[in-house]
Amino acid sequence: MEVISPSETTTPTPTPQVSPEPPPKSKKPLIIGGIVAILFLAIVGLGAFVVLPKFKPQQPSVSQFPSLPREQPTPAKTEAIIKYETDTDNDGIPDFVEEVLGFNPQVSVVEECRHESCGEVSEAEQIKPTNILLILDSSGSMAQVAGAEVKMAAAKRVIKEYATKIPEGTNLGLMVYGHKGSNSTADKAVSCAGIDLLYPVGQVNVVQFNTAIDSFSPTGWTPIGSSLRKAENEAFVGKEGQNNFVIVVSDGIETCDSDPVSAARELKESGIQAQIDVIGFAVDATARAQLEQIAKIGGGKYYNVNSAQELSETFDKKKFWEVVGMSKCLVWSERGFQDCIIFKHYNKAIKYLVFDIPREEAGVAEKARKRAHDKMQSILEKSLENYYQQQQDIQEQIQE
Ligand SMILES: [Ca+2]
Repeated sequence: MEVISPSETTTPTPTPQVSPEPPPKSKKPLIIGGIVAILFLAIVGLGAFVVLPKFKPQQPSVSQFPSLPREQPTPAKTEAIIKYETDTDNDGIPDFVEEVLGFNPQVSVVEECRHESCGEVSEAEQIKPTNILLILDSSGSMAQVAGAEVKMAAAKRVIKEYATKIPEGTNLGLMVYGHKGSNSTADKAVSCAGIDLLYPVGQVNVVQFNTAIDSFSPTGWTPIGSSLRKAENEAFVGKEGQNNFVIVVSDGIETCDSDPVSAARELKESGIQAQIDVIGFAVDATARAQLEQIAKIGGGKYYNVNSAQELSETFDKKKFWEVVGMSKCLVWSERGFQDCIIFKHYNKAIKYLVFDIPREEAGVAEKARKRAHDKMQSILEKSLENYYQQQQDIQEQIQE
C-alpha cells in the first residue's frame, strides 16, 4: 500500500549556490515529520481498536487502515469539521454517519436500544406518555392524628415530595374529595359533590402543584366512586390508550353511596384503562376490605400504611416503579441491549468513521474525525456502565 509520508511534503526546493560554503542541510524537519507520522498512525490505529475488546466487532486489520494526508488549512476544513461535530441527538455519532447507516439522527441510539430491548413490549407501547392521577381523601377523618402527625399534614408533605421526584416526561395530576361542606348530615350532598381536579394531569410545576396542595383542608364525606368517575370523565380525557395510573390515598370507606368498586371497574375497562393503586392510611378492617377490592378490580396494588413514615416509604416505592418509567418495561433484556447498542449501532458507526470514509474526505478534518471517534467511544462505554448500574438497582428494588 502506498503511504504518503509527511516527509514527502517537506522536500526542500533547490537553493541557488550563492555561497561558496552552503550550511549543512538540517535533518530536523525530517525527524519531526517522522515522529508526527508515527504518532498519528499510532493514535488512529489505537483508536480503532479500543472498541471494547470484550465485544470486538469484525473489523479490518490495522494494516488496512488508510493513511491520510495531513490536515491542511483550507476553507473546506471548517465545513468538514462542522460535519464531524454535528450530532443532533448527542449520542456521539455524527448526523452524516447516522444518515449513511440508516440510523435516526434525531433519536439517540441509546434511547432506541433501550426501547428495542424492552422485551415483549412494542416500541409504540413504550413511547406512550405516563400519566399519574393522585386522588386524595380530604374527608373529616384526615384531620385526625396517625402516629405523631395529623394524617392530612403527613399526606400533603409526602405528596409534595413525590411531585418533586416525578421524572420529566411523566405527567401528574391531583384530585381531592371531602374538602367541601362538613361531615354533618346536612352537608352530605354538598360534600359528596365536592370533588375537584386541583391540578390537571400534566407536567409538574412544583410551585403551582404545591399551591394546589395547600388550598384545601379535611372536612367532609368520602365519595371515592364519584371521584373515580370524574377521573374517567374529566382528568384522563384525551389520554385514552396511554400509560394511565391512579393512586387513591384514603383513610376510610366510601360514605357517599357512589359504589367505588363498580366505578373502578368502569375506569379500568374504559379506553383509559387506568391501573388503580390504593393506599389505605390508618384504616379499619371494613375500610381496608373495600379499598383492597378497589385496587384488585383496578388491576393495581393495595398498600396498608399506619404512619407518615410508612406513607412516605410507600410513595418511594411507587416513585420507583413509575420513575424507572414505563412500568411495562422495567428490566430491559441485557442481551438485547448489548446487541443493539454495540453490534447494531456503535460498532457499525465506528467502523464507518474509521475505515470507510474516503481518505480525501477525512483528510481535511482528521482531528475532528478523531474527536468524533473518542466521543462515540466514551458515550458507548458510559451507556453500558449506566445500563449495568440501573439493572442492578432495579434488581435490588424488586427484591426488597
Ligand atoms: Ca447522533
